[in-house]
Amino acid sequence: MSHRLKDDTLAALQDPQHRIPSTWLYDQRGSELFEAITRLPSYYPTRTEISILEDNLTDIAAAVPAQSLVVELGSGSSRKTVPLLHALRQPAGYVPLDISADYLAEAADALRAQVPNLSVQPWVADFTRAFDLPENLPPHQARLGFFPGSTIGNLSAEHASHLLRHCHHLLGDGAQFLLGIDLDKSPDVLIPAYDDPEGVTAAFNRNLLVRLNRELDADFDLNAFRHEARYFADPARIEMHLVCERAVSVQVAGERFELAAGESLHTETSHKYSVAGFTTLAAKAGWTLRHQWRDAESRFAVLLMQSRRD
Ligand code: AVJ
Repeated sequence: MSHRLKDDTLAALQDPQHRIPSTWLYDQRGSELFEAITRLPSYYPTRTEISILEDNLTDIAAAVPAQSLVVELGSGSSRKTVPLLHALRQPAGYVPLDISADYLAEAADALRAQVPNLSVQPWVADFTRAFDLPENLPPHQARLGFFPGSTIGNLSAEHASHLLRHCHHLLGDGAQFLLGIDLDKSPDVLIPAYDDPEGVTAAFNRNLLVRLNRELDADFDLNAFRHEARYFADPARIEMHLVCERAVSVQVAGERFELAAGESLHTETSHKYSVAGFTTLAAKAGWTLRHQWRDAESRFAVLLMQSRRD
């Protein structure tokens, strides 16, 4: 039984907000369901970001120094990373970071097969906390942080700012940071992206209860909870909730909790930014915007930031 999962879940149930950190959504099944989400027609971020990257690879490669070491936060899918590594001028190596050792090993192997002769050094790290880089990095001229997927949007502004500051310190002088952010837009587009007609996002959200039942010996009645995506304008964000449709009594790790009809577990927040707003946040953490690329509808932005000396 994971103590952090147990502590976080009990804390969420005790607190009136019932907020559970979204990292717990991503067990094996959760990661598979997220992968399925990225292929849904209504979930525009992944395909939009991939096409922005593909359309601008030449400009991106020209702006990044030759022999850069690529450090990816979250070791995402090779759909984004492989084209980038192919485009960059003599990348010095690739360091994918991820919290899950299993997922990381798989992702690293897949990448080695697609980009031969590249030094790949997977590194287990939880970037929601302070983390280090491996010690024996291959020789390189500069470092490029890569953080696609708008995953930074899952962090509160305060945590995002800490992470950007920490990356500024880790990546060092002259570093660049290539980062994807989902832009604020009409809830008519945002809500279906997080509440798809196929029900995949609902299954992804509910899978958290399956996990809690299995790993914390809980007895959540899955039928009592409905998936809901809620849009808030200030700060702009989508929240995922699991709403109790009726009063529920649940036992978790030996403790009993009563939830009233209408109460909800808040399982994920996905912040939506403006380029200006994000640039201000990043500037406070030592990063200066050098380039931005967007899709024709300005749904998503890919930013290239340069580290500024303090
Ligand atoms: C991978 C965290 C960026 O917030 O859009 C997708 C996760 N959650 N649908 C996002 C997610 C529900 C996704 N991130």
